Amino acid sequence: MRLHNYFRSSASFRVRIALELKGLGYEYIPVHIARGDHKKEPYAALSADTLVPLLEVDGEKLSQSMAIIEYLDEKHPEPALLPPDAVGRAKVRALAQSIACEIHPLNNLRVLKYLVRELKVDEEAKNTWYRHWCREGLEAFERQLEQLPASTYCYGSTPTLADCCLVPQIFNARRFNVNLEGLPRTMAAFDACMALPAFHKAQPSACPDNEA
Ligand SMILES: N[C@@H](CCC(=O)N[C@@H](CS)C(=O)NCC(=O)O)C(=O)O
Repeated sequence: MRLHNYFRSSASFRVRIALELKGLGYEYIPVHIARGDHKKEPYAALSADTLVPLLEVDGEKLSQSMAIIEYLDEKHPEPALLPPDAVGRAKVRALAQSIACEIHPLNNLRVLKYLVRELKVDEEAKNTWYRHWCREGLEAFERQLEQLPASTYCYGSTPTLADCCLVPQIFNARRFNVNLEGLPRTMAAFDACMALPAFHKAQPSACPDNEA
């Protein structure tokens, strides 16, 4: 398996966590998205949406982190990243999508670049935008967790797809100085994840292309 990704990309980080949790080896192919390498050859010829991550596996090219993680979970069921019951799976997917579909699209690189380059927003306003959507999204995430039974991770006693999404979002939130106070269930799940080696091995500072 070859994972085209970038150390700081949270969508890439999600997939790295899933690979580590499942103990699957992979070739790390860096794509420097901050420099725009995802828009140029050779990556642009490989990736239809010119986004990272992209997983090459069994002659296929898989895009979209959530689709990749669900593929890995189906092909390598242990340890499971989705609960065995339909309601549980719906709840975990809802948590994961709260981050991947509600927070992340408003705050990813191309949106922030558009704010600055096309709309002429200054650095401080860009950061205010980031912090606003991230905080609002994490508060909604916390309210979802509050409706669930007490648990070590986002859902239950083992990490799931929801944790694969949460941890990279918290890393990014910290990079942009988002206020993370008053999110007890969210931050407890984050801390529980970060006590596991798989999350450590997947984190940006452990990546070969890390720039510190
Ligand atoms: N929904 C996609 C998001 C992919 C995405 O936006 N990736 C970012 C990095 S986290 C990217 O490639 N950004 C390049 C850009 O915005 O130009 C997924 O989950 O894989």
